[in-house]
Amino acid sequence: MKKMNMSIGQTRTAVAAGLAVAFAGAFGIFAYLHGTKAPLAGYTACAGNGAPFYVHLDGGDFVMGDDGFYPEERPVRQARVGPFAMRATEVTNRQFTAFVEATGYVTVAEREPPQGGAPGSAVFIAPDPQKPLQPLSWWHWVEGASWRAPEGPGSSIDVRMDHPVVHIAYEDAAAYAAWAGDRLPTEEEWEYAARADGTVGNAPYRVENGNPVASANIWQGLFPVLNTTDDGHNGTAPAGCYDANAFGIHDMIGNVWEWTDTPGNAAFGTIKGGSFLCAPNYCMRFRPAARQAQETGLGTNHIGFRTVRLASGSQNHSETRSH
Ligand SMILES: [Ca+2]
Ligand SMILES: [Ca+2]
Repeated sequence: MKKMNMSIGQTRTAVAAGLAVAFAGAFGIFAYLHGTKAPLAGYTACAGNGAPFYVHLDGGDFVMGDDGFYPEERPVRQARVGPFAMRATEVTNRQFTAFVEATGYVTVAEREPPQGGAPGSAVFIAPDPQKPLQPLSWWHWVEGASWRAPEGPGSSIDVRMDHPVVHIAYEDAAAYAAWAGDRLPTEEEWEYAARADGTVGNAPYRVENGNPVASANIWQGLFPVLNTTDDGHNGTAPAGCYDANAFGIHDMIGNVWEWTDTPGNAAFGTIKGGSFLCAPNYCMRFRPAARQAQETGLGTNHIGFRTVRLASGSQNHSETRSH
């Protein structure tokens, strides 16, 4: 294991991360801290342990963006999407295994990097709280880390087959989507689905009888050194364990970041939804409007995806519900 060399893109990310800290400080820990002294009620039955399941969405006009958080989310604007069907859960290790077994596909993290050397990917490792904290020092380049071994050699997905697949680069997600007869969502489609007719707010929990109930897998406590795991999961959770939103879709917020088909600048794409590493004190991106630029060739152990298809498309390995 060695510390990841920072590319220009990663340097940009570091700057963005610094801004995130500044903004988090500016806005405080906001209403999220309400009720966190008591454990959040946990997840229940998981919906991601079967065949891909699609939810039909009518589309239409909606309000996109947010003026109250990070600059890249601005401005608030009107947007419109047509009808489409979206997977109710993130793509799981079991589903991605079927794709690899059928095609022999090799992910970007399993190939020799462009700069040479052994294949690998970036893995989050909590830093030593006794040492001074350097920005992004919690990301490490781990040789051998890939979707098959999310934490590197010695780790495996054997007991995580229903968790979302991770270490997915953009082209990996696009290749799976094409194989499945699907495509990746545009950022507009993704945000439309995440907002669910405005029923999803900016907090990763809902309040029930005065008590918070976790509606997403994020980080509770002080990132990056203390995760109290009040929502039931320290890392990824099995797909579909938290309540679906009003459209019947799970984990749009949290668990793993999800690729969209919307390009960013240069070699960057756009990911949405935040992950199990997003905390109120850092990266408050567990919100529908939040977005992050991501190097298309770098997965990391908190980036996955889900797919969409035409609303009238093939039903060959799915069933759909209509919303
Ligand atoms: Ca969690
Ligand atoms: Ca997600």
